[in-house]
Amino acid sequence: MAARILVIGNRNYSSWSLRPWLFMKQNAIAFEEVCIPLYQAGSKERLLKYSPSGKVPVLVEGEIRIWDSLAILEYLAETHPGIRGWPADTIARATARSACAEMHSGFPALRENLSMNVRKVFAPRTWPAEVGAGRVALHRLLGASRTGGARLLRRNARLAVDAGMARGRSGRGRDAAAVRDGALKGRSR
Ligand SMILES: N[C@@H](CCC(=O)N[C@@H](CS)C(=O)NCC(=O)O)C(=O)O
Repeated sequence: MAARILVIGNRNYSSWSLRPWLFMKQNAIAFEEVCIPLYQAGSKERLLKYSPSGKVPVLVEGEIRIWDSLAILEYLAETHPGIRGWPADTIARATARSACAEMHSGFPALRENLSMNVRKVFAPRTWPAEVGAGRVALHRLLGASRTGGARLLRRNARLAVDAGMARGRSGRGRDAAAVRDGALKGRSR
């Protein structure tokens, strides 16, 4: 079988990269990690050697290229029978897909103003109103995936949402600590 390579950006800053990275660690899927520092001279050229979109994460297995974080999670779940991906129940699956899709394409104000930095503990400050609205929406989403939805959403679906929201935690709290410990273990960059 071809080597499985996950190409990512910096784990401290690239929340999209962390999604499949956490999923694969959590599910003990072996992979080789290639880290490409982003937004530097030559970064794009290096990315394009692996990723048709020129973005990370991208999963490489021989000739296969999967260049979107959610597509990578689905591919891995489908190709590893022991791993639970989307919930089997139709309503639970629709709920999980809604949460992941919202995380995938939503929260523009949070992305703009609260880009991920797992290592940094931010001082309190006043944010633009749209950031507050984004945080409310994010808490609603997390509440749905953790409490009422906990019966519906399986652990991996929640993990995908959690990995996607690592940015929103401003380096505080139990989840942020777990992400920080997992993502930065043994790393200084
Ligand atoms: N929807 C994509 C988003 C990927 C993405 O935006 N990746 C950013 C890093 S977090 C990137 O590669 N940026 C580098 C660039 O645009 O040059 C996914 O989920 O994989």
